[in-house]
Formats: sequence, structure tokens, C-alpha cells
Amino acid sequence: MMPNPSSIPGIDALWPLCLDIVAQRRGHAAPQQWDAHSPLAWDASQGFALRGVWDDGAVELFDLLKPVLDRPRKSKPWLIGQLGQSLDGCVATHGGDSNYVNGPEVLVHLHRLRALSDAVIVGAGTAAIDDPQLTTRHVAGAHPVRVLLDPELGLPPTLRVFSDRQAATLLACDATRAAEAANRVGADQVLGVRGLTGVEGGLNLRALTAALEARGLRVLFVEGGGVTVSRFIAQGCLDRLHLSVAPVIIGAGRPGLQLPRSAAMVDCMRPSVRIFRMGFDVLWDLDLRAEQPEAPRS
Ligand SMILES: NC(=O)c1ccc[n+]([C@@H]2O[C@H](COP(=O)([O-])OP(=O)(O)OCC3O[C@@H](n4cnc5c(N)ncnc54)[C@H](OP(=O)(O)O)[C@@H]3O)[C@@H](O)[C@H]2O)c1
Repeated sequence: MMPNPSSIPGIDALWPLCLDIVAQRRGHAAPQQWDAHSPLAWDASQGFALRGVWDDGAVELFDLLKPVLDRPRKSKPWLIGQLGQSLDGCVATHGGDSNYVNGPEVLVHLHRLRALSDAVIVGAGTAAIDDPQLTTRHVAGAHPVRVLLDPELGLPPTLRVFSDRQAATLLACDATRAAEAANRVGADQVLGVRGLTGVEGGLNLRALTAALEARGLRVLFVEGGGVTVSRFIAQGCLDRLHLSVAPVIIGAGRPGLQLPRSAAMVDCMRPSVRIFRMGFDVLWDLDLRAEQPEAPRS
């Protein structure tokens, strides 16, 4: 007998399960046995899988989120980045306006990624221009720890994240400037990272992720902007990137990815990709640890 379409579970039923998985990963809930009666199956080599009949939206969302959901409890840091960009590769106008490059579906997705991550990281440019809250207010789920990468200590202490107390906030700077940062925003909101600056080629992002790992923050979401996401990729620190392309042409705006030039096409990165429709936008899910199997080679 065909199931009654109205009784087929969808995203509303799936999302709480995703939050359960994350709560268990963080050790906030007792590990659950995903037995034969559970809507999810779990296997050590394959990770999570949906069991039974689900509607198309839930199946697609599960597929998209599975790489995040499959993170083991005590894994090394795992980083996912995102950029919402125009057809001409900009994440904001020249003046910094990015509200909104993408449609509402991508905004909800962004908040879902925050809810599934232990910490959300933004660059100083984004923090200064957007004064973001970095919460999960468009979805159910706990707020991540908010990390502002500000090695130059140029951010004003009046930013909302330093006083709204909606979630923990960490201003990340070099350990040598931690006391100075503490004077501005309070010691409890400073992450002094040993060796963050002073290395050739700019910020040492591995030192940052190690400092976050030491605080138990392992699944890290690099939300922007273009300079910051590019730095993580250039240093080989990003595992995955969600690049959401909107049907808008910004023209001479702030660029998204800015990476060192390649001499020839054969040298270019060709990460393994999956494509998801998000309203009128197209989300490219890039696995930066895997190459396209069919990548053209000379
Ligand atoms: N569409 C999206 O998905 C998305 C996501 C996040 C942000 N955004 C937009 O992206 C823009 C920011 O991105 P971005 O690539 O320019 O920067 P970013 O990656 O957020 O931060 C990078 C850096 O911030 C800089 N910085 C720039 N202005 C600053 C200021 N006023 N105070 C302190 N530090 C500052 C530093 O510059 P130096 O290296 O020169 O010292 C630093 O290298 C904003 O307009 C934001 O709205 C879009």
C-alpha cells in the first residue's frame, strides 16, 4: 500500500534528529542506539542513513548535511566554510552591503550550519561591517561559540556579540596581545592564540584551530568573508565549502575566493562537487579533500 503523502515525514521531523546527533557528538546527551525502530541508521564505516520513507525535501537536506552529521565525537578539527556570492563572484557590494546576496533558503541553510557547528568564525572585516549576531535565530538549535578573527585588534568593543550575551564570544588574536584584547572586551571573551601572527604568509590558522580544539570546539564553520575563507583554503585548513551562487550581478564588489594564481589549467583545484538547488540559488558543495574523479588531465 502506498503511504499517505501527508503522513510522510519531512524536514520538520528530520531537523530535531540532526540536533540530537549534534548534542550526542558534543557529549550533551547520552549516546543513542540507532536501532531497527529508529528513523536513522548508523554504521561505523558509512555513518548515518535515513531509514524508511521520507519526503524529497528531507532526503535532499539529509544528503547535504550528512558530511557534518557524520563527524565523530572526538575527531580532529573539521572545518566547513561558506560563501554566498553573485554570478560575478562577489560576496558584497564595494561598500560592503551583503544583505542579501542570496535568497531566504540559503539564509536558513546558514543558520542550520551554525546550529550543527561548535563554533562559527568570521573575519574582522565581516564583524566590523555587518555587526552580526551569529545566532541560530531562523532555526531551532543551540547557538555556536562566536569567534571573531581580529589579530590587529581593530574591532570596536561596541559590537553586539561582545555584549548581547546570546552566546559565548571569543575575540581571537595572538597570545602576545591577549591582555590588550582583554582590556577591550573582557578576558572571558578573548582567545589568545600562541603563534597566530608573525609567521610568513600571514595568520597561522592551524594554530587557531588547535586553540579552539583545546576548548573542545572541533566542528568549525567559517562563515566569511571572502578574505577569511580564502585564507583557510590557501592553508589547506578547510575540509568543505558551501558556495551558494545567486542570480545577481553585483559588479566590482567585494570578491569571494581569492587564491594564488595557477600557471595552467592542469594545476587548478578541481574538488569533488555536489549541486543543490536552494530556491533560485545554486549551492555548490565542495569536498576540498577529494578530487573530481573525471577531472580533465593532459
Ligand atoms: N555573502 C556572504 O556569504 C558573506 C559572508 C560574510 C561576509 N560577507 C561580506 O564580506 C565583507 C567582508 O569580507 P572581507 O573578505 O572583506 O573580510 P573578512 O574576510 O571578513 O575579514 C578579513 C580581514 O578583515 C580586515 N578588515 C577589513 N575591514 C576591517 C575593519 N573595518 N576593521 C577591522 N578589520 C578589517 C582585515 O584586513 P587587512 O588584512 O587589510 O588588515 C582582515 O584581513 C563584508 O561586506 C560582509 O558583509 C559576505
